[in-house]
Amino acid sequence: MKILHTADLHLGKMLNGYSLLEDQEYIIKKIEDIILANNVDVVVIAGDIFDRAIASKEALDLFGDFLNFLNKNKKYLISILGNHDGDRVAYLNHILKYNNIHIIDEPQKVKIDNCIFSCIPYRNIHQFKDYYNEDFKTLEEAYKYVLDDFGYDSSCFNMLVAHDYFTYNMEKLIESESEINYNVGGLDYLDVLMFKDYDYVALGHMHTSQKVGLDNFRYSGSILKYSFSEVNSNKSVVIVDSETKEFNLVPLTPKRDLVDIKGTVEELTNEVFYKNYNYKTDFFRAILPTNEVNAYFSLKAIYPYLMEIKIEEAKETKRVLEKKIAQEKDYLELFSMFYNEMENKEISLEEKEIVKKYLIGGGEE
Ligand SMILES: [Mn+2]
Repeated sequence: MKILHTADLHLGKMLNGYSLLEDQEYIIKKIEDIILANNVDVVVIAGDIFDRAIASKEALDLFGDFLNFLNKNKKYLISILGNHDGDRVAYLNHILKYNNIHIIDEPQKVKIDNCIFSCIPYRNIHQFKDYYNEDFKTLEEAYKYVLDDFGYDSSCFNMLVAHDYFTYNMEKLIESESEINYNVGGLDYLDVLMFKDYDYVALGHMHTSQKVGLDNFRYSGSILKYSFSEVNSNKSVVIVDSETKEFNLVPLTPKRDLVDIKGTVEELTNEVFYKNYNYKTDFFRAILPTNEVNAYFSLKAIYPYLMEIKIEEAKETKRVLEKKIAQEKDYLELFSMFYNEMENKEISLEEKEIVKKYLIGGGEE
């Protein structure tokens, strides 16, 4: 069987106030072409179908059209929920699965012919604890429990599908601004080697296409560039052949690219410079050496989809400022700020005690 691995669709995503819906529609059509041209049997989406827990009508319609396409062409879908997907996305799963559409919100295996898809949708450690009623100490312990529970049939082609931050031997991954790395100080460190028995590991969450240690353990990457930290990361989907156990990357070319341009306003508004770009249609970030009066309006006149202006000197100032803040606050206070930013609420006293005990080691034992 031919299996297409993609992830991080983030349908409905806005970037700097611009809707990317038509770009997403365009790229989904490209993926449909790839599915047909390569005789793909199964599409795997390794989480983050939508950008928000409550997806917009337009985003839902776009996904609905894709499901119709798959159904019409008799393709299978194996899709797990990522950290961005609300659990209501799976609400029709019990009906859809009879049409070979699997939208998976709890750990489970799906067998299609000789292929077993072991799926672990995104969960934090508390959700794993509640679901299995087990007192897992680490996230890795929870994942290992699920793998044991799944078991393993070596007579089949085994694909593992998961959505989280996995590393190999503590090596750092290529990250981008649009992912949230909620692993603090290695607390929830997940090593892909726990999946070593699998023939292919289809991961989602990191937006840059990359292998994790082993060639067949991969993040497919997002379908579009979703932040300016991804300007140099070209997008693709992976096509895996379950017979030969080989795979290849098929590039995705966007309707409108995300591009960095660097120079003074005078340089960037010079025709000799901008005629080399799709300046009327692409999304741009202008990186200026210093702030200039009216930079926004001058640049916007040439580049209608200018999204951001970055001043190089400001970066340094921000770093110095952050360092100053860090020096003045203790770890607990810094963690509380981080928690507040991630969870959008104040840390409770009980949680503070836990942080003190495990992260800082300040507990009185
Ligand atoms: Mn994610």
